[in-house]
Amino acid sequence: MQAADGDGAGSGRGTAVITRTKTRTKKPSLYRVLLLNDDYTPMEFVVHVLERFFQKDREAATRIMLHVHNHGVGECGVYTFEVAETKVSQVMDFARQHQHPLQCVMEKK
Ligand code: TYC
Repeated sequence: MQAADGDGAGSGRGTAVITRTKTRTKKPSLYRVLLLNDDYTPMEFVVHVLERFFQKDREAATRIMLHVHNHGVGECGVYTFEVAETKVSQVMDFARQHQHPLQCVMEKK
């Protein structure tokens, strides 16, 4: 094939170009999903959010909820961008439906 032999069309020398075949991969950026404390959202609601949207068992959910309650902010999980965005939306929608002021945000790691 003269177009692919890499030494000019029709030279007839039959040399070849070896092109890069190794795929270059990039690791996706990761984002922390955080819950923020407030004075009104019931503790039990926050525990339920952590169980429902972040797959925490009751013990882990309670530990994270108390950390947020005591320190103002706490990590629920670390995800790729679109997953983190979805978690934030789900939590904010759920809190809103129940008329709680709970805030959920994401930050790049
Ligand atoms: N501070 C709330 C209360 O005393 C409980 C709470 C915990 C609210 C964590 C929000 O992200 C939160 N009822």
